[in-house]
This record gives sequence, C-alpha cells and structure tokens, in this order.
Amino acid sequence: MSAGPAGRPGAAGLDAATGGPGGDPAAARIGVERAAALRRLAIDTLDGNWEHDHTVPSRTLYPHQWSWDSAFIAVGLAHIRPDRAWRELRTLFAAQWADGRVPHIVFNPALPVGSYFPGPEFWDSARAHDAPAAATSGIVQPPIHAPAAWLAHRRAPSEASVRALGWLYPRLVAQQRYLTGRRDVGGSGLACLVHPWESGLDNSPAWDAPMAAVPADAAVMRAYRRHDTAHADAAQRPTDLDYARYVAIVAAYRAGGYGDAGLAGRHPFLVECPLLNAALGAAEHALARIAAVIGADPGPHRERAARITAALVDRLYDPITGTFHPRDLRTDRLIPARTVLGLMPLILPDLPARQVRAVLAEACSPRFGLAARMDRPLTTHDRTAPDFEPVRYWRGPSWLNTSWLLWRGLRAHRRPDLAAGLRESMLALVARNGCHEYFHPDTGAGLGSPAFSWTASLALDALAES
Ligand code: 2M8
Repeated sequence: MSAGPAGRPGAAGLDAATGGPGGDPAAARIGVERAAALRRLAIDTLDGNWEHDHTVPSRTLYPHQWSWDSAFIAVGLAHIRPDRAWRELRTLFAAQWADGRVPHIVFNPALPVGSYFPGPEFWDSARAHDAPAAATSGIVQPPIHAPAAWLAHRRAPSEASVRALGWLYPRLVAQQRYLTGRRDVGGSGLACLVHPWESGLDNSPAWDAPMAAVPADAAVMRAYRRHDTAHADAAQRPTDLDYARYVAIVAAYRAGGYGDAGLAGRHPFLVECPLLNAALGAAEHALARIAAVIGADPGPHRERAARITAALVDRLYDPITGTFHPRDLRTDRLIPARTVLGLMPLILPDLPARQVRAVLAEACSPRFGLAARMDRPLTTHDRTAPDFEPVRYWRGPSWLNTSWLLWRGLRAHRRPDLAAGLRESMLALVARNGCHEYFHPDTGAGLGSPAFSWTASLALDALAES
C-alpha cells in the first residue's frame, strides 16, 4: 500500500471529506438564499442540456457528447438525478473502442453536418480497425471517469449504483490498460498525449512550443468552416494557425488509422502531461475502491497507482521551479510554462510530502493566488507571465473544472482552510455570473458558452460538500 503525504497509508482520494472542526466556514459566506438560487440555476442548466441519454457540454458550442465533460457532469448529476449520472457514463462507454480507448467525442448522428468542427466526416472513425459502430473522434481526454463513478456511487449508493459500477469496472480497467500500454510512448510508465485536445486544456501556453514545431499554414483553414467562432468571440478562442495545427495533427494520426505502434518515429505531437497522468493515478485509486465494492481485487490497482505517482514525480516534477511541467517527448525536455497543469498532481492522495508542499507554495504564489480568502478566482495560467491572456480560452481565464480538481486535492491533503477559500471563490463566481464555460480572471465576467454543463455540475458538487 502506498504512503500518503504524511506517510499515512491509504490516504483518501478525490472523495476525501474536508474534515475541519465545525464544518466549512464557506457555507456561511455564500449565504442560504444565494446557495438556493445557484442550485436552481445549476439544475436548470443540466436539465436543459440533457439529450436523451447524455448531456451536451453546451447547446451552442459543443452539441455532441464529450468524454471528460461527461465524467464531471456525472459527479453533479449524482446529487440530483443519479439514474442520469449512470446513463451518462454508460452512453459514453458504449462507444469505447476495442483497444480500450474512450473517444473524446461521441457524435450524435441526429445532428446535421456542420453542427461542430471537426465533425464525424473529418474524424472518419469508421475506417479505423478498433472503432465502435458509433461515429467518434479517435483521441482521448483525461481519464477522470473512475473517480467520477466512485464519487457518484458515494453520493447516492444503491443497488443500481453497485450494478452500474460492476458494468463499468472492466471498461474502466480497459481504459487504463490502453493509456498505460499503447500510450506509454516514452517507456516510463506514463501515458502521452498525441494532441493538445487530449489534455482538455486545448489552448494552454504549455502546448505553444510543441505546437510551434508542427508544420502548418493558417490558410488551410479556408477549406473548413470553424464552428466555434460562429458562437463565441474569436478573441476568446484559438487562432486559425492554432486550428491549422490541430487539424494537421489529427490528419497525421488518422492517416495511421489511429494506431499507436511506432508513434515515436512518426507523430508530430507527443507530450507527457501532468494532468492526464495525475488523472491516470487517481483512477487507479478509485478503481481500488470500486473493486472492493464489487468483489474484485483492489491490490493491483494500489500497486499501479503507486507506480504512476512515482513516475510522475520522477519525470514531470522540476525541483528548481517547484512545480510539475509537461515533458515534450520530441525534445525530451520539460516545457517551462507554469500553468495550472502543474498543480493537478495534488489530486493524487499518495503524492509525496515534498511535492505536496511545493505545489501548495506554487498555488498560493501570486501566479495563481490560492488563499483561505480569495479576492480573485484561480487562473489556468500564471498571472505574472507575459503571455497570460485574461479572455482567451485556457490561457488565463478561470475554469470550474481545474479549480474543482484542485479543491478536491486540497481536501485529500487536509488543507480545509485553503479548500474553503477556493470553494467560496468558485461558488461566488458562478452565483454572480452564471454557468459560463469560463470566466474573466479579474472581473469574473462570463466567457465562452453560457449554460455550460460542467460549470453547473461542479458547482452543485461544491455546494453540497460544505
Ligand atoms: C473544448 O475542446 C473542444 C475540442 O475537444 C473544442 O474546443 O472544440 C475544451 O475545453 C475541452 O476540455 C472540452 O472537453 C470541450 C467540450 O466542453 O471543449
């Protein structure tokens, strides 16, 4: 069994309770009336985005099913409609590929061509050997699904939730096997991204250097119609040159039938990401708990979790900066940008004490501004960096999911003071500005899509955990 931050065996994971004496002071600060109005808004948002057997992230920008969105959404649905939480995950995993990969988008066949770019015709998954009958993308997102399933069960345990865990368990194990097997391109025990979209933080400054090495010309975008800039301000979205590179990387992967053999020698983007790998480790911790409930053996999951944490520290922690960085496998160098990705390993309950201290120092520095009382929300990029952009997506604005992951990590590592400050900041942001996709890091103004599902879902979770 792995040792926890203070050498505690089997420290709690994303499901840890705050544990502070007398409950969480943030419950008092948000106020009963505002909390009730926020809950109503969040429920209405999730109900409005429910689409028969899954939830769309947004009716305008993202009208299909997204992988890690569904995990975050299931966490919130468990508070209000547990049957839908399980349906959400079942629908996603019904589109799992034979090799275990869970595609980052499952396309809704009822939607007209052009509802989203790049759509099913671009991905052309039907031609790939391991693809399911449903049209999907060919890449993945962080495997946050096992922790989400475990939280959903913990929130609303029932015979149905145990049955759902039993159905999901082998599929979650296959997802892990895909990532730790075929995607271990560096041979280090970590999974690598083959596209910035796989990180979920698509446009993060962390990807600027590896993206710059991908040959592309913005003019190729004249051949396509971007869907995002029709629904959101172009100043808040990636540029055409970014999109030309996104498209080029997909085209390279698609040309090899989305196969992973020999990627090191031929693929233009290969990066080990702290968030993807922290999620991978957190998933093994969650699988250990799920295994115990359904009568499987938790032991191998704990062993795998310990190996992932050790590899993450070994490969992605920089003792000089005191934070985690992605590693570009094409140069074998850490990427210097200090983004919120560097804080995400805190979700690992067995992160060693030294790295816990370092991540907390980074989070509480002026770069991110975490505090027991926060006057501005947590950002996705270093506020003091010259390339910090307050309105462009993933390059500075505040997002509920990265804040929520850090909040859960703070609880796991017994920092109820900081967890309460972050929770209050998240709830105030959404209560004042609505369930937007992301928020201006100074004014809190809503950006991107309004009525965004994971904002609603994670606000519900934070509300309920006072
Ligand atoms: C954003 O990503 C998609 C591509 O997957 C896009 O920009 O079109 C990201 O914020 C990603 O993390 C998220 O899962 C997706 C849907 O909400 O939107």
